[in-house]
Amino acid sequence: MSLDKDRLTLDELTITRGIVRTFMEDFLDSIDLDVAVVGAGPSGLTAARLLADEGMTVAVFERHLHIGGGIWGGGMLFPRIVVEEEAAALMSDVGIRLREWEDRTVIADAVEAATKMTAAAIDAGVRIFVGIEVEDVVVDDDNRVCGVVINWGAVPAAGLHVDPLGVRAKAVIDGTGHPCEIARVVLQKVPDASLDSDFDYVPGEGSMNVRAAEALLVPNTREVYPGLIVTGMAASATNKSYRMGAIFGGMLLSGQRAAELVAEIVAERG
Ligand code: 48F
Repeated sequence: MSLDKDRLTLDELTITRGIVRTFMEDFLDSIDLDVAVVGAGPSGLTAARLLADEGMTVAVFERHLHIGGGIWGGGMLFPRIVVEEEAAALMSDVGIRLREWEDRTVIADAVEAATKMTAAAIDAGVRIFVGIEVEDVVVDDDNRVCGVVINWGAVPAAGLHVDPLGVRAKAVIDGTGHPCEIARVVLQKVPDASLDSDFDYVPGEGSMNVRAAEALLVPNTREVYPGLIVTGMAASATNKSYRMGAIFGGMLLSGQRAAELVAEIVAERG
């Protein structure tokens, strides 16, 4: 079969213009946000979706080309995740099918969980930017966090020296997982940052204790510095809590708590 060349008006510039122009339009619509979420793991995606549901402008910046963070690998590459019943609605709400399991838990397929959480966030209006990493925060004259500093994820990977760009946001969510990268930056760079009282050590979570780690996740989800909220493993790490492995209920409930806190902050600070 050959293509009908007379009907084919497509040329290379159609593709180039289409990609560059539509990306730039969406990008320019996302430089002055209500909320910037760093990291597209389960906690960040949940927080982003719930905030977009409230009508806020939300963008997620994810360093990698894939979204879902640690969901994909399940436990030791077995692609299943375990979720406590209390958090099951946050999955079934986005169409993830759940199997009942022991000790008031349910099991989900990791691929289904990652894709449906992502799709639901997009459907709620969240803009997800992949291949973009957050390397710093923007601060106002009172040193409150009021945005993020972004660059292509490929830039540091290639060892290039390229200046970043700044994005404004009324609140920033650190959903970067175990390394709690944004909280670390603030601790290291922002004058007088102690990240809310007792936080003067190098962050990083302790060894595994599933029950304690899960129980502490929601209380550890908090505004650690004005304008900066930690969620998921970043909340665990900044509070030097425990690791928990492939159980995800706490991640989802932490994302929900982060969304509640951010909604209060945005309402209060306008
Ligand atoms: O690690 P991750 O899935 O974070 P989470 O939401 O969930 C943790 C669980 O997946 C799992 C667990 C369950 O019990 O322990 O680990 O806390 O996702 C974090 C995402 O953030 C991206 C990273 O690539 C990953 O997709 N990320 C990390 N640092 C940056 C970043 C950064 N500086 N800029 C952009 N993205």
